[in-house]
Amino acid sequence: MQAGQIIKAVGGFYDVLHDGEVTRCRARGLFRKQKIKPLVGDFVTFEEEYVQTVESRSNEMHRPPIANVNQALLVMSSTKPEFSTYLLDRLLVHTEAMEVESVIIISKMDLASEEIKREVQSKASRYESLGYTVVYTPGDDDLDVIRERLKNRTTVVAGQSGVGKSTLLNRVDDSLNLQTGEISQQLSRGKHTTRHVELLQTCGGQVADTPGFSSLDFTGIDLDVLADSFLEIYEVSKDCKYRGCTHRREDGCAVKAAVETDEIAPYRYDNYLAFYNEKEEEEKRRF
Ligand SMILES: Nc1nc2c(ncn2[C@@H]2O[C@H](COP(=O)(O)OP(=O)(O)O)[C@@H](O)[C@H]2O)c(=O)[nH]1
Ligand SMILES: [Mg+2]
Ligand SMILES: [Zn+2]
Repeated sequence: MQAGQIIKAVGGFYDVLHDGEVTRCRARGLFRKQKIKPLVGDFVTFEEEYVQTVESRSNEMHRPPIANVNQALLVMSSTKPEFSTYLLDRLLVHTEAMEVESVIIISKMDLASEEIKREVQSKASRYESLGYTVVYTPGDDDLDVIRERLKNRTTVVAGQSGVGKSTLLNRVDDSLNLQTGEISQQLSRGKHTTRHVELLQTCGGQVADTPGFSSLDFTGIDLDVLADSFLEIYEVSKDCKYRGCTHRREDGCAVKAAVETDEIAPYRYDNYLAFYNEKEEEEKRRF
């Protein structure tokens, strides 16, 4: 029996990385009966090209399907498409809920006007004060910072299609040779609806590029977890009058007060409310 990690899953085959080499395996028949589906990122044992056991996961993502991730690079463009705290917060809810450390990458700084740069930097600085690392790219030491962050971690790269995820990874390590550009992506979207995920070995760690996301809902994220994943709302909510305050209409809500004084950025609060309503609607439809 040998041990390794699944780095790629295609058509019922699993590529298991072990001792610096890759063995292509199948899953044993028993898994289907037990409803175990091995995922990219899984630590497994295998024998005679069959995966035998899957170790329990520290976390598990569905889009993309990947396990045991401990970092996310959230790529947002400053322009083309326009910088959106709504999309950024949506991603952060998911990474916080999964306890995955996030780095915010703001791309296409070379295309941004001075005015857009100022606006984006002023928003980004508020995320920095929440403890997130923000990297502007292209920038002076952007690649060094990212290379350092990739070391010893399993990282997923997320963000809208076309923001420059693959371009950035190619700049970090040109041997990755990832496909970039809108046209090729549109073609591949037409051909395959399944996304195949792969953990690429680079900079002393591993990274999964993703094709972007068309939608990301809050299934599996409870309403109270939603509030807690806004780090400053979580902190301030300790002073709300009522335990279980949802920070919408309650009296003595410390969160609403902090929005009034701009201690909490109004757009963060608005995004929280929007996600709360969305989640509530989703639950109503379900029951
Ligand atoms: N000017 C500029 N163009 C970029 C930057 N990053 C990506 N692009 C371009 O944006 C397009 C989409 O990039 P790609 O990496 O495929 O985006 P992905 O869908 O997020 O992987 C390509 O044509 C890139 O050349 C950037 O920082 N500056
Ligand atoms: Mg790409
Ligand atoms: Zn409150």
